[in-house]
Amino acid sequence: MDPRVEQFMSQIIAKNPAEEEFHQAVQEVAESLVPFVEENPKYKHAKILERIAEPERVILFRVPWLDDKGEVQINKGYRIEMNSAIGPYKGGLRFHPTVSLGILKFLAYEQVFKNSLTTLPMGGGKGGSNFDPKGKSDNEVMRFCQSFMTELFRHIGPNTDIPAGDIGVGGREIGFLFGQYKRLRNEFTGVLTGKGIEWGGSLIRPEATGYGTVYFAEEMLKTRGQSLKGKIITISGSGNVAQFATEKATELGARVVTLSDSSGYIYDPNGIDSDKLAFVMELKDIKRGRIKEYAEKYGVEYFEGQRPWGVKCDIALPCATQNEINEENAKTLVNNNCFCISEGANMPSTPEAIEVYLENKILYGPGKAANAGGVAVSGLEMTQNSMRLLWTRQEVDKKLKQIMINIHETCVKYGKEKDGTINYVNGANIGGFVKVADAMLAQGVV
Ligand code: NDP
Ligand code: 2IT
Repeated sequence: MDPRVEQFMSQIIAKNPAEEEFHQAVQEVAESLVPFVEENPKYKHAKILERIAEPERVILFRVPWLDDKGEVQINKGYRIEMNSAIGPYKGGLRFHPTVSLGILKFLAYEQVFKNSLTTLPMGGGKGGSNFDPKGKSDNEVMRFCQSFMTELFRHIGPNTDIPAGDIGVGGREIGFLFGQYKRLRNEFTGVLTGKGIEWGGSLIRPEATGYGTVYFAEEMLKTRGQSLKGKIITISGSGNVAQFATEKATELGARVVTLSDSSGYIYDPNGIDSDKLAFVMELKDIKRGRIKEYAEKYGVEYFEGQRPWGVKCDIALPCATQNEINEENAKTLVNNNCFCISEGANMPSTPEAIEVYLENKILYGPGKAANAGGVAVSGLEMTQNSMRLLWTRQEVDKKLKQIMINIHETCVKYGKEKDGTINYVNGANIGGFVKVADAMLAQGVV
């Protein structure tokens, strides 16, 4: 490791003990930025890198609620307000038993760079709870969301902090959260994104992350004169991002052969067409069942407790969770001639896996660039809310596509190597940093 990065990281680790995912996210950025900051001393003197790694505010609160048996349950609630240099805090809420301060800080940190890359005026934030929606009734989820918002509402607002969905938080949860916010404030405002279309949502927001990840893959492929047509794709996850990545990739002529959940993956060599995808959406979003049921329904193989990275593919789209591709998985992908990875999930590849991609010069789009389409359309939802207008599907999709093309161009601008290949890690990190850093310089030591 570069000794300057090592020194920087030793301070980060000392100040933020036991937050491994946060250290991982900061280190990845530091490897791109420490050399860049050395060449641009104005950022170094103002300690922008150090300041950007310290949240502006962390809110931690109790979320008590009553389950269906009348028993009291207590969860932890969090909101990390990471950086507001270029706009109000913006980022999702995650409800998952693994949620901790370190996980949310890594997500909030990534969000700062990602939101900057979208070109829209959004700062970075993230929040959530260790609440596990699995196996809970709709009423339990509602009571939990109401209790969560009963504290969160005083910290957020359409010009302050605008949460949205993430793992375990979809349309149902956003509805319950919005209802409670409106009741407490007596105000109908765009305080959350991912809202239903009848009550202030934007068309294409549910699709945006998955579509955007595929648009980003398309842009990377173009740099090698390739397209998605006829490509075999493996996807992990079967939630929001995985579903719409499958839809768009299939529409553009690729064949998606895997989906997964935390229990295992299915392998469908014939491809997951629109009828099969409709089954997955109903299974996951309404029945809240397991992906195994796909294998039973369509008579394909199911691999309990495994991830799909051993399946031969041209392109992989990790769309489940952090650190789901390790070094060994990455080597298997490369040995199987996978040459493009576009990350729908946040930080799905370990640092060792990223090394393997970079050494082998495969097309690698890191999450903060490749999955920025979701928050970008959240930004467009905020714009429509402010104007009290609703844009058409075509209009929003066109804007989303253009934003993904622009993000790709930014990565090329800042990530082009001497041999002509593009290091999208450096491109996304430096490209996301510059705007935030310049805004911080202009605003003084705050
Ligand atoms: P969902 O809750 O809709 O789906 C998550 C999927 O990932 C499920 O299939 C889930 O399986 C699986 N999963 C979750 N945790 C694990 C785990 N620890 N191990 C294996 N599988 C797991 O979430 P999203 O689709 O919204 O989010 C997926 C990823 O995309 C996350 O990394 C998120 O941060 C990122 N992302 C999401 C955006 C959005 O707009 N929603 C925007 C940008 C990034 P199971 O049902 O078994 O839990
Ligand atoms: O990680 C992410 O970018 C999200 N979960 C979406 C955030 C948002 O505000 O739409």
